[in-house]
Amino acid sequence: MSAPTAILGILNVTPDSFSDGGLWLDRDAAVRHAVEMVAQGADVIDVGGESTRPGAGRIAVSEEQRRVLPVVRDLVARGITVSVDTTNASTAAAAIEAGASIVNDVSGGLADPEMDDLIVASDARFVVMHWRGPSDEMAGAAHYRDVVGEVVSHLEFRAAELIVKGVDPDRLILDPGLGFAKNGAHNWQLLRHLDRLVALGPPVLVGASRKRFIGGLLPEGTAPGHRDLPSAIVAALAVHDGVWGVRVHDVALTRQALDVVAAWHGDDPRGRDEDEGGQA
Ligand code: PMM
Repeated sequence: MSAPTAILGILNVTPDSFSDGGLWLDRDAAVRHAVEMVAQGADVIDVGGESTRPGAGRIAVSEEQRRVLPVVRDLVARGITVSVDTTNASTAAAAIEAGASIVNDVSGGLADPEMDDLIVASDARFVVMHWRGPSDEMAGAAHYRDVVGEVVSHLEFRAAELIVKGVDPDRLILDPGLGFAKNGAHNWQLLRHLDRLVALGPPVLVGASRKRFIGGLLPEGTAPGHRDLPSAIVAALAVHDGVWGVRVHDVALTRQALDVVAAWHGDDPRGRDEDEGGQA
């Protein structure tokens, strides 16, 4: 048996996320979409209220919370495991209060000086993503001598810092931050060397879904919403290489791809070994 993996279904309650902006701004539509993703095999719903697409500006924290908190409450009431995608400690605190059990911070705690203390004081899990600055500045920060070494040592350092401050290591999840101050070549190098991140110990989360470097494999002009097949294949390869979780838009396709990986490793993903040896 290989270790269980997690699918985080993306729920962007934003008007401007790069592939699904505006689709789930309405609270009922957002909840319906989340329930559908859970039915398709999502283990966690990752709710975000602020777009992190390259170049995006910041929004008021009050607006972020207005978008996110009612949806978090509705999902928790339905028994769904919720992660909140935020760099603001006050939004994270309010989401935890509303029942979220994971804080997914694309800055890994660096954007808000209050975040580390909040995580120390809570019992939420914490996604520490590799980050080099806010979305409107990150394109200029995509310079590395050794992208894999620099990302791995950054995450190792941040994890150690959080553990020294009092965070139980079991609560940490590491994420290389694909597309955040990284160009296509950087992203593929990080994917090619996921084993180095996995070797650090904590579970690793990868978010490749629909990102621009995936689009680079497809005919020019293919819309982000049509990047789901290569995204699911990347998710499968990442899980094959030992990552714990993938953050995705198309849960159904990803579930199928991860079921192939489970079968490849000798697990029976659906608990039904019905194959009687035929071809049809
Ligand atoms: N990518 C986006 C947003 N949040 N969180 C984590 N942990 N990892 C990611 O790679 C990540 C993230 C941007 O993508 P989106 O606009 O499709 O949500």
